[in-house]
Amino acid sequence: MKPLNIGMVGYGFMGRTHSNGYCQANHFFDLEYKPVLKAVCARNKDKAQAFADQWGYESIETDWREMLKRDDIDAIDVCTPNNLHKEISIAAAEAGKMVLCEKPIAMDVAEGEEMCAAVEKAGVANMVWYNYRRVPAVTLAKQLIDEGRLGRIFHYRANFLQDWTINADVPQGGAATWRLDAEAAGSGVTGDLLAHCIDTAIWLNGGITDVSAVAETFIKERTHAETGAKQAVKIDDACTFHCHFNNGSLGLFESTRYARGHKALYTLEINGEHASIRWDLHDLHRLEYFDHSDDSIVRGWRSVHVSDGDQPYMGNWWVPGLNIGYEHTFIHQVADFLKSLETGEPIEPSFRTALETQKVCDAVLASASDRAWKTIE
Ligand code: SOE
Repeated sequence: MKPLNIGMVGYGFMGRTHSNGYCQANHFFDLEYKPVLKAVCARNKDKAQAFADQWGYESIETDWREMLKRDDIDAIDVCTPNNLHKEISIAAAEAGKMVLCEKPIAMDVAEGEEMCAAVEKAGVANMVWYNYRRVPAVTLAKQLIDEGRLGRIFHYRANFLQDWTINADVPQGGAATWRLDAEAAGSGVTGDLLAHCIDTAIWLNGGITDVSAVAETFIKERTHAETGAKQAVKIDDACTFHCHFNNGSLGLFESTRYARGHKALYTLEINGEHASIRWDLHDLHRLEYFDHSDDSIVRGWRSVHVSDGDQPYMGNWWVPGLNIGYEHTFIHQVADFLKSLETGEPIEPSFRTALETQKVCDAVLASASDRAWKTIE
């Protein structure tokens, strides 16, 4: 087996999901390459060491620039807050490293363009961690659409609902709550949650041409987690938009962190001429499918439990009927990345593909702020 030496920058929630992916992929997929957890980098030495010990990283760094100088590292995994994606990814590409970057690709399109240029100039493998594409039921949806089973698509609807920021005492900034700090995150739910919905939508239904959005910041002031200072909240707490797709269908998207009772409810529904599809992250193994060509006396919504060996990814797991979960989406993404190194077939979503999602995010935020339709270039 060929080693793929990983250097990870950042060690939060995403650091854990990715590390688990690296540890598990070769247990379940036949692959030529095998990730080796060479180094994890974080500013706090003790925390970096604790993370390294827990996950089996061989060494730690406290300055990511030092990690880029190391010859024993092939790929840099960027798991930092969004405001560091650009600098680290570009420097990594210039150092000849492969780059795997958390979503959204960047703070905005301008940064994303620079990142694409850097990885393309260096000719290094690159991808962005839009993991929900690799939920087997979502991959099956893609297969059904590509087979033409839905026919012409009329509607695409998606929601991503959470409730963890309703309390005004939740701080912003710092390691745990940087997602609420515009300086670190760039935007609120648009970059964090809608970006997932947009990535999946573009993958399943093609490009988005124009958007009209509304956004709201419900809590206007929060305390900074590290300095204790009161600060204005500059992120979007909730954002809703509608849009046109290139294929003529209409899209409707909503995301919020103020939907009491919803923790991470990502749902999507697609209505076509012949069939419809519905999926819900809280029941991620099921693909709801309605096929109008079914015999009318038994026609209705089928609830397909995606666990059969013939269905996407499932042949690599247990036996039909047994579930897998959220963490497996990252294992699948690692496995697909390793496979792409073997075959030479580029991994998706690449930086360039993720830039399309960033364009929609930027247009959504601009539309909400100007109260006007925005066209995506
Ligand atoms: C935010 O709570 C978050 O963790 C996102 O940052 C992830 O991308 C999403 O998958 C789940 O929710």
